[in-house]
Amino acid sequence: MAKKRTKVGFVGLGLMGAPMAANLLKAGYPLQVWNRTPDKADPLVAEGATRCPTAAEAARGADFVVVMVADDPALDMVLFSDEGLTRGLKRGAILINCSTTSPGLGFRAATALRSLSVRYLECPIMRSVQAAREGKLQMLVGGSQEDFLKAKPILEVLASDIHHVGEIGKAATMKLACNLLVATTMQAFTEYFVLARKSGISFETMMEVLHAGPLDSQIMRYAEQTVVNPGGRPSFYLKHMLKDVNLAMELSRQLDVPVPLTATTRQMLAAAKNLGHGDDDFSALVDLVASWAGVAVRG
Ligand code: NA7
Repeated sequence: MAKKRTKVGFVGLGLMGAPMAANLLKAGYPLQVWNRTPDKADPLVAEGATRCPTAAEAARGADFVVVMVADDPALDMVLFSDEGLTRGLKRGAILINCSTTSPGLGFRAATALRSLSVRYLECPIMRSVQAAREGKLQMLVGGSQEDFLKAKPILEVLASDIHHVGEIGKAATMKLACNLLVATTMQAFTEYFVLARKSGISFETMMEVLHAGPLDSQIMRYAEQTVVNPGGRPSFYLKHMLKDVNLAMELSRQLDVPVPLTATTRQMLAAAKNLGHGDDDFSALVDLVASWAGVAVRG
């Protein structure tokens, strides 16, 4: 692929960030990368990315900077610390935040960046690691139409389904609402699974019924796969799902929206994290409910 002239910075090379950055490199964008744990940049550097000593350096001279970090404190750190992005971003650059973070921090970031003549787009993503590798993420965009159109060629390298949801704050909110649905669906699946299991129904029969009926869905198949293939690499850390549900709870508190299902699921995720499942896939909820019910998930 011929090298493009548009320079891109990338900060946050975790489960999702690393394959996203790799796709930008493959698409021919000169890429400057920074990650808190430097070794995670090694495979990208081997493919031609430039390793930067600080986030500020990763932003230096870049037309676009993509950020894919864990949570609000991480975004705050990579933007505003002494060696953060705001120290390196050039006027006219667009910062693309793909992390799932609070709408409130998005507003604060956009305001601070505006004073540096830098534009801000929030672009939280749906789907998981495999889709990130294939450049087939689903992306929700919050920001101005003008900035969205400018960034579109970059976004299209990362995602196959892109929805411009509205102004800043709307995409972050939409993402939290979606993850609330994903988390509560997973909790419902665990209860279905454990109830049927304890009453002696085989896993195969449970799945046959699920697939043939109106309850079949990608999220059910995701949960099924984690039961069928235990011990695989996590696609979405439970600690991050807990973070998202906490953010959704905070939003519902601000808006006085009752979310009893979400509240219950939050308790389950918090318990699972405290029992050591934070770095497991969030489908570890199945193991937790199974242990409470006194049944083995498999076998
Ligand atoms: P990972 O694999 O946990 O990656 C998180 C990334 O964020 C990783 O690069 C971390 O660096 C980085 N991070 C975390 N805390 C900090 C701080 N304090 N400062 C700088 N960098 C930090 O998450 P995923 O890739 O699965 O998900 C990313 C986002 O998408 C998240 O919002 C999900 O909810 C959805 P590290 O490598 O640990 O040094």
